[in-house]
Amino acid sequence: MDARYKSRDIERRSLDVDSLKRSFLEWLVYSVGKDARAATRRDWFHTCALAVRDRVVDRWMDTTRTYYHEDAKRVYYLSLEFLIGRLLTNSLSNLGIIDECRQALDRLGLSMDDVVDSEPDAALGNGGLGRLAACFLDSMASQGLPGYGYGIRYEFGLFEQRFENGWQIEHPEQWLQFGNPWEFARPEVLYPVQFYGRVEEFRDSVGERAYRWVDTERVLAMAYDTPVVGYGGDTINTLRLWSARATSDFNFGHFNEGAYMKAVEQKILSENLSRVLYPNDATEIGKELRFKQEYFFTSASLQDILRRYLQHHTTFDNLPSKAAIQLNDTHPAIGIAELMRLLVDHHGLRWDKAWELTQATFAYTNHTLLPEALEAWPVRMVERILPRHMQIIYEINAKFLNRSKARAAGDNTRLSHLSLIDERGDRRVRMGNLAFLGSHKINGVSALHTELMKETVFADLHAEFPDRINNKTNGITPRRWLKQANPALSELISTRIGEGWISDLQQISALKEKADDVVFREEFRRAKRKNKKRLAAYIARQTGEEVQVDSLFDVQVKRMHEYKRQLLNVLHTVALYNEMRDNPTVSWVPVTKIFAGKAAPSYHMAKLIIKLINDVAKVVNHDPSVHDNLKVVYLPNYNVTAAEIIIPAADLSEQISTAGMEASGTGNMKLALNGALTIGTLDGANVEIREHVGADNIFIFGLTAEEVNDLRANGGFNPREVIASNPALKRALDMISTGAFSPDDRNRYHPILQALTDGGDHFLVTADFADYCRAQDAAMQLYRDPEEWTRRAILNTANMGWFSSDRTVNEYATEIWDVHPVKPTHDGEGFR
Ligand code: GPQ
Repeated sequence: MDARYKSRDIERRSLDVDSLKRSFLEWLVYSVGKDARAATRRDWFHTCALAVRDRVVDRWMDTTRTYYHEDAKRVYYLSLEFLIGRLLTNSLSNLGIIDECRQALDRLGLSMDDVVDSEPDAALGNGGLGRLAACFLDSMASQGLPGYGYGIRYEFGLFEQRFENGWQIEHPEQWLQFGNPWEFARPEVLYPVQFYGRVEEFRDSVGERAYRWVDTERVLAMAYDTPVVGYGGDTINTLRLWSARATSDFNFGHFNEGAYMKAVEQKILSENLSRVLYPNDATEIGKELRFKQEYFFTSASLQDILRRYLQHHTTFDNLPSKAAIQLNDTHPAIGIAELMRLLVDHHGLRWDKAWELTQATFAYTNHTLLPEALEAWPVRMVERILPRHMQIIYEINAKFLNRSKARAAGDNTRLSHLSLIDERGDRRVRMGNLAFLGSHKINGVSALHTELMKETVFADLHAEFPDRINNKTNGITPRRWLKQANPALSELISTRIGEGWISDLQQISALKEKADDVVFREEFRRAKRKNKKRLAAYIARQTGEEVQVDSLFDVQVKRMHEYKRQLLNVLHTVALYNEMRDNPTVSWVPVTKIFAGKAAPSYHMAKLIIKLINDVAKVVNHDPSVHDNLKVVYLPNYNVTAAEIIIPAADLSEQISTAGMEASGTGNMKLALNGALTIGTLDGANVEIREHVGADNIFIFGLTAEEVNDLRANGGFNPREVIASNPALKRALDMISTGAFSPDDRNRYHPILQALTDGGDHFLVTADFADYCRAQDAAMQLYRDPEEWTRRAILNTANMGWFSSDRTVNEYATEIWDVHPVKPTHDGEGFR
């Protein structure tokens, strides 16, 4: 088709209230197909989203066209997870038309809050890793960086969590049930992805040995694009998610009945690739389908990246100066072998040249040191599913080990650590080593984590390549996590220091001097109180529990994991409960313990701890002897939307992981930015948060990573002795183990007691208990002094500017990707 038109021939949508209102009515009638009398809230959400999307599309095309015309270097963020959440407020806010939209809806007699609440929460991720990817998309677009996200369009996102009798029950989350107004299906952007088959060797035209992957099963990857609106609406980037489609072989052909049914079955099976997100967070389950998902989206993304590159280039020499590919953990690490295959087998490059280009293009981010989370796929499985890739991996390994042999000088232990193949037991491919070897930069996500990477998992590779490992401390986007989630505080901030902080969070440091201003403190408290009221209403709706708005809101929200030590928090809760009952005449600081977070469906210990918290809540919340001074709530179905309500209302932020185990944490940053004081260990980014907010404005407790390491190296410690010597701890554990909170099943919590005693207390809950209680007491005492508490809360907000994901992304852009901002031209030039 040779359509001749200029983009200025199209009337661009205006951003004023009248135009929005007109669009709403048009979309409702002509697209949703309803009149205003019949329209449901959901219809109005779709109407509103489609009208907002109209205001994004032309700028989106301008952005894409500018990148194309300038042949700009792009960065491709490959991630198995994007934890986006809702997009309506985000798009409106970044376009700067929230008020206009509210008024337009108002004129139609509609409440914006109701419309916003009708949007499903897009949960294509588990936790921190997926949310970080979403924050990075916002930061790249907001700074005009040519950044693309590539991932999977899961039909089912992270499960919905409900409680039955206090137990977690998983339900399917059907975010696409009523359609997704933000995405554009691209049925013509379709790539074949192959599996199984075998490898044939042959001689190429110049007589060199070459390989062909044949007799494969094919699945098609179809693109769905979602515009990513940058702050100010100037740059609109693209998130491209792949959906699996059966090849047409399944749809046509002449079948007898049996073959026909089988063909349809096959179609369903191949489309299972993009059916569901694996609900494991920082633990590997080693399922074949998971490995196929990883290859599926990585292969499609690389094919798309090379196609885009080849629009402007005839050789691959400039690939690294036009494309940077960031691997979000090892999930897309098979991409190293895939790019080699595409370059060598499809495009006829020599091995050494292809390897040089691959290394220069890829970079890899590591997000955990937990051994159970380091991906290692059985060689036999890789061989069967991706036989050509297995050959390539062997080849990479052989060349590398050969090179290292000279240096290792017969040190076979060292060589076995460097190898891509773990030879212990069934042979496995170490995906971390593959990602390391195939990348020019490898980064950790906090200063401590990066140092530990060098000392532990990657010690030997680091010695070989001392310049490769670098640190990029995580960050969070201030647009979603302060401006949108906390309008009360952000309006207060903007009236005092202007709006510059929204795109340059360092400017928030101007609030420091306001910490001593009694009027500002009063206003800061008022904003916090408003958020606490909002949360109290949410708690009442979700759990039926009434909580005191003026109590200390002590918040631990994150995935359920033993290393994150929700158990330590419950034990303190029980100890506090006992103290309150023992001393009824003391005037206690009222405390509301707020928990939220999902457990992986197969993680029994984590699910048992959820049940324990719910059991403790049932007893404590109904015991008149504590006079409502203590409440415990577990909010169901924690997700981005819930986080946006909970985080702005927190007084105290629980970041209490066993030191050395939390790579960074990002919830810690969101809470501190919203004026919560942190109680935490010196783990992950807590270390840097302390440096920024000041040691006086944070409650640090517990063993350091080094002390944890020493303790474990010296044969551990004796938890029974620790328990015996701490009466409060002993009493709490005795109550739990004798059924004080589970009269219906007195043995219910034996596995927990077991883990803390005979099990050796791997996460050092008992070891850190006493110091944790000391820090908790300090927090409660401080809370009695609202002026001093508020002063420190303000200093937290004011000192968190460095933790903007804009800063993080800028560091990646300059130190790893070498990409630069590109200003889109909105001049209405012709486009085709
Ligand atoms: N993280 Cl490996 C996840 O959320 N999922 C994962 O599979 C892995 C790591 C987290 C990590 O636990 C946090 O400490 C980080 O802050 C976060 O990634 C982002 O880097």
